[in-house]
Amino acid sequence: MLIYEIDERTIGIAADTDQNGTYETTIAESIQVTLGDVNEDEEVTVDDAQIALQAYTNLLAGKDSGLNPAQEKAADVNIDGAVTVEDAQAILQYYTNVLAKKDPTWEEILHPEGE
Ligand SMILES: [Ca+2]
Ligand SMILES: [Ca+2]
Ligand SMILES: [Ca+2]
Repeated sequence: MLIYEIDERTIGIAADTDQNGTYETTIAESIQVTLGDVNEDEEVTVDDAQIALQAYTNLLAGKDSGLNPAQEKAADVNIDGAVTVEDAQAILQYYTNVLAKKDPTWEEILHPEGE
């Protein structure tokens, strides 16, 4: 099965249902999320970072993340398909920048200049 991103809100899923090596099923599904807003209160705050970190801790412990699919998508701010401590740190960084009135973008947070 192949999962790919069509745009930031649309995910395509291609499945080789008859296992002959070519994909015949493509499902495009759109999940509306605000990146970083894990608890869906329309703000990116330290709470969201904590929830993402808790989800990661749950996964590490072999438990369910505790997030619904939309929340998982919102928590995966670097869009690598997994909610990890890096996402939690990026959310915290974003919040810190908002507090400093820097009007951050995820691009700046995830790919700072010089790195
Ligand atoms: Ca096939
Ligand atoms: Ca939030
Ligand atoms: Ca991630």
